[in-house]
Parts: sequence; C-alpha cells; structure tokens
Amino acid sequence: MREARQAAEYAAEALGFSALGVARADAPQGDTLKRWIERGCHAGMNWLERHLPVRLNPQLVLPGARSVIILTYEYPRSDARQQRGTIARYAQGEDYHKLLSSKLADLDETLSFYGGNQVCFSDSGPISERFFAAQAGLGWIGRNGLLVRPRGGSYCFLCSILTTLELPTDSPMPNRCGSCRRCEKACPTGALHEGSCDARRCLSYWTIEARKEEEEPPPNIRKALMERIFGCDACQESCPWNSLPPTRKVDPHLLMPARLAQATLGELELLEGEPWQRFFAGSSIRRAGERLLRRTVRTIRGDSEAATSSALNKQNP
Ligand code: B12
Ligand code: SF4
Ligand code: SF4
Repeated sequence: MREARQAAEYAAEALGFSALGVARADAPQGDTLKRWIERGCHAGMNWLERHLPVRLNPQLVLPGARSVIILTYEYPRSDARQQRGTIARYAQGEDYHKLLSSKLADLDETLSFYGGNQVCFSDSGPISERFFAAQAGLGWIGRNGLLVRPRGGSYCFLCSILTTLELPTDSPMPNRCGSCRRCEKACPTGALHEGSCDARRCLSYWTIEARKEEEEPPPNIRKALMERIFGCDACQESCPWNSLPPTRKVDPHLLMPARLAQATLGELELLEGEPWQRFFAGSSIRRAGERLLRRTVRTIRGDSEAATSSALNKQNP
C-alpha cells in the first residue's frame, strides 16, 4: 500500500497540509485518557466521558480500521486584534472545521481509489488526535499537552483519517522538551502538569466550552482571564519551538477579518441576536455561542473597570 500512501502525500501537499504521518489504528493508548476523566479533568465536557469506549477503540468508529493518517495544517502565529480583547490564534478566521473537511473529502476520494474505506475528522471526532499524531512521528506531546513539532512548533490543526488500508507507518520521535518548563510557568491558572491539562482550570475551557448556564467561572478564573475573549495561547506563546518560522504559508481563510480585528469590546458586547449571527457568520468563534462570548466580554470589561476605579479611589481617597 505504498502507492496509496504516496498518492495521499501528494494530494495532501497540493491541498495545503504541512505534513502527513501514519500510525497503526491499534496502537495501545494506555489509560491516560481514562484516568484524566476519572479525575474530573474534563470539567463539564460530558461528551468526552460518553465517547470514552469509542475513543479508545477506533474499530468502533470504523470497523476494519487498520491505519490512522494524521495531517497538520498551519494557522496564524500572531494575534491580529487591534483593539482590547484577545482571540486564540487558531480561531481568528473562518470556521476551520468547514475549511478542512472539504480538503479531507478530497483525500478520502484519493484513498477510496485504492480500495479503502475512510472516516475523516478535524477536531470533530471521537479519536485522540494528539496521541496518534505523536505515534505517527509528527512531533511529541509537550509539557503543554500539545503536539510540538521540531519545525513549526504547536501552532497547527490536527486532522485525522481512519482507513481500512494498511499503510506504511512512521515511528514516534523522542520528546525534546528537556528540562524546559516555560509553558507550565506561563499558564495563568496552573492548569498544566507534566503534559496534562486540567480543563477545570483552563481558560480555553472557560471561554469556549463552559456554555451551560449554571457554569459560572470562579473568582480565580475571572481574574486570570485578563484580556482573553476566546481561547488562550499562553502555553504556546511561551514555547521556544513556536518562535521558529512556519513550514508553510498560512491559508488566508484563517486570517482575521478586519471587522473582527477592529471591533471594540463595547461593540462586541452590544451585538445580540440577528446582528450577532451576521457578525460571526462563518467564524470559528461561533463555537462559544452568543451567551458565553458576551459573558466573557462583560467579565473582562467589568473587571478592568472595577480595577481602574479602585486604583483611582486609592489615588484620590
Ligand atoms: C477536549 C479538547 C480540549 C479541552 C481539554 C484540553 C485537553 N487537555 O485535552 C479544552 C477545551 C480545554 C482544550 C483546549 C485547547 N485545545 Co483542544 N482539544 C480537545 C479535543 C477535542 C479532545 C482532547 C482530549 O481527548 N483530551 C483528553 C486528553 C487526556 O487526551 P489526549 O488528547 O488523547 O492526549 C493524551 C493521551 O493521548 C496521552 N498520551 C500522549 N501520548 C501518549 C503516548 C502513549 C504511549 C500513551 C500510552 C499515552 C499518551 O497523553 C495525552 C495528553 O494528556 C482535541 C481534538 C481531538 N479529538 O483529539 C482538541 C485539540 C487537542 N485541541 C487543540 C487546541 C489547539 C487547543 C488549544 C490550544 C486552543 C486554544 N488556543 O485555546 C487549547 C490548549 C489547552 C492545552 N494546553 O491542552 C488541538 C491541538 C493541536 C496540537 N498542536 O496539539 C486539538 C488536537 C484540536 C485539533 N484537531 O487541532 N481542548
Ligand atoms: S490554554 Fe491557557 S489556561 Fe489552558 S493550559 Fe494553556 S496556558 Fe493554561
Ligand atoms: S514550553 Fe518547553 S516544556 Fe513546554 S512544550 Fe514547549 S519545550 Fe516543552
């Protein structure tokens, strides 16, 4: 099945992916994920608990699956907001699920030609994408819990294709974090511990996934939000491997549109209903939903106003 792999590599390159690696679908996943869930680190993401048996067994996703192809796709490496309020780099542009799924459909077609059945995901399926990416030799799992690559660092999406084809596989590479702990130190909430991220403390969770009405961020999380409206990149900004240039040019669809780059926090807070839908049409930020996004914007506006007025009060007692 060398030809099938070569054809997939050729198509992936043409479609703009930066790398492709292959792992065996039955690579032993150990009990890291199970223990992480037992400790409650998944916070309110109950779907992770429900999908656990499927995540640990790719055969339940695609009967007869033999290989997992993992692909990387670069996203922007700087924050484009010109106003207060930061948005994680990966979510600055168009909805990447849509963008990547049409590219994955093309790869599916290529592999079908060689007799394979495939299912494809881009951050949307019950499969541990970082685990398989590391198995497929694309990088290692850093202390920030992310796939870190020697060229390109961690600023990339991971996409996965489960296939019934038995493709030539790659070997995992050694972990190159060494004695570095910059990401752990940079995390504003202490969510990281030896490559494991506790979502209960993660600002990415609180600004994107904590959508249930009863889920209110505790005071330490509110304080740590600082200027973050959607997601958090602190454990990536601090990683030395991310200071190296990217391996490919970033897809312009993933760049921030001017209307979002220039919108003030006050303007974002005022968006409601139809205008909110129109403003965020086709954007990755829709994942948080209107209510959570507005709550985060209000929190950071309110907290910074409170801090300013208390500083002024101290100056003018
Ligand atoms: C749930 C989820 C989250 C949650 C929980 C975070 C977490 N730590 O898992 C929240 C909302 C907090 C989150 C945040 C972010 N996420 Co997220 N997230 C996911 C998702 C959907 C599932 C991950 C999961 O199952 N987590 C549970 C952990 C325990 O399981 P795991 O990923 O399989 O990894 C563990 C095991 O495999 C084990 N392991 C690793 N190697 C080995 C080797 C062996 C031999 C064994 C036995 C075990 C083992 O250790 C790993 C780490 O604990 C994935 C997509 C996917 N389907 O995989 C994206 C994903 C991991 N997220 C991604 C991104 C970009 C982010 C953010 C950077 C977004 C942001 N800027 O705000 C942050 C980073 C936070 C962090 N430092 O982890 C990318 C990562 C890309 C990369 N380069 O690695 C992914 C892959 C999405 C994608 N397809 O691109 N995320
Ligand atoms: S995304 Fe932010 S809060 Fe979450 S682990 Fe990384 S630095 Fe910590
Ligand atoms: S900051 Fe240091 S410890 Fe963290 S992932 Fe990067 S190299 Fe590894």
